[in-house]
Amino acid sequence: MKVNNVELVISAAKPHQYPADGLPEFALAGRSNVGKSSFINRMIGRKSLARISSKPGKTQTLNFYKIENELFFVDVPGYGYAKVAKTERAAWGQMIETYMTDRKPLFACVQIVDLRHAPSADDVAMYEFLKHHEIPAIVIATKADKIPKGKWQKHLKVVKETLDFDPLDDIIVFSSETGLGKDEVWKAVKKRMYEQKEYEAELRNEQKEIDE
Ligand SMILES: Nc1nc2c(ncn2[C@@H]2O[C@H](COP(=O)(O)OP(=O)(O)OP(=O)(O)O)[C@@H](O)[C@H]2O)c(=O)[nH]1
Ligand SMILES: [Mg+2]
Repeated sequence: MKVNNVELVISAAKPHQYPADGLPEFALAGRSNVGKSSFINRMIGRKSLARISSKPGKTQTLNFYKIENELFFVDVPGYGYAKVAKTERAAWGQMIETYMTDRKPLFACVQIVDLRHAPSADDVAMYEFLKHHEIPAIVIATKADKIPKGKWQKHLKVVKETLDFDPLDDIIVFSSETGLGKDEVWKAVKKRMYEQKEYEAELRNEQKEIDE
């Protein structure tokens, strides 16, 4: 998908600031510095709309990027950055947890991991959290440009095994540097939107049958 129209609608620090238009939201999750903002920039074809950290742990708000009036990518603060004060870390954790579990328009969580390394304990906990709350997950194994192509499959296997990956989820080898995997991610996003529409139509039909 070629994105022509994208805007940062809000950098929200509080839930009441989240957009109210109900468009599908795809939230990024991943370790600080793993490449969440770079992922968004590559997906929308902008070099630097989403801020790339000069310092890890810098994204501290939920940043809602509206794309073609169709959906949002939500850039979320990264986890696992040790230098952030404990109290501050707890507050972010709370904000993210509430957002991920209570947010109606959240269609999926895009979890970013580093293809080069086995997922960290935090990565595993994040994925478990998604599975536990039945939040649809799309896993992105990024920075593929940093290892030779011949090793991608071997690394992907380690990522899957460490996460105890659910084969029903999508997992995509990606590079923000080269654009590898971009079309596949758009496909997964569109598929998820289609599934949700089908599901909602089904619910409406069931309700109609009850009403009649
Ligand atoms: N080679 C390579 N570098 C990448 C890739 N993705 C991100 N980077 C680099 O990794 C660093 C961190 O990227 P960000 O996109 O800022 O990471 P983030 O996850 O948004 O970080 P926080 O906002 O701090 O949580 C930057 O120096 C990026 O240029 C990639 O696919 N390949
Ligand atoms: Mg970022």
